[in-house]
Amino acid sequence: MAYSYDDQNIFAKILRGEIPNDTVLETAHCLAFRDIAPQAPVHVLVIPKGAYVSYDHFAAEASDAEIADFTRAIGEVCRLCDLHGGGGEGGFRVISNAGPHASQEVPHLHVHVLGGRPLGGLLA
Ligand code: D5M
Repeated sequence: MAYSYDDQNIFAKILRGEIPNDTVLETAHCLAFRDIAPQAPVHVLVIPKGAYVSYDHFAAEASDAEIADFTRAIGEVCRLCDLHGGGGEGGFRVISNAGPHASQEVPHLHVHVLGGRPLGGLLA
């Protein structure tokens, strides 16, 4: 499949500094910031700085360094936000929506990191 990337999407504008964001973490290849419409007490979006529309696009075309950095950044956000809770009683969910069937709103790869409350069953 050929992937096309719209550089006018809102996360591209955030990466260019044209729109403000509430940054949680910045790494060499990623930015993590709080979702503007949080669905849980902790709701952070982790995005690669590269122009990838979805996870499959990223996996097909990103460098090993970008993939490693993205994976580590997601884990680091969970750690920074203490999502296991002090005694390990918490937990978290990591989701990435792609395409119309998943109701992807912003066509730049992003992972939602959700936690801070019981999240129910996956499709609840
Ligand atoms: O989710 C896209 C998510 O992006 C959705 O939860 C709202 C969030 N969003 C949209 N605009 C912003 C800005 N400007 N800052 C922070 N978060 C934002 P999807 O998986 O594409 O359905």
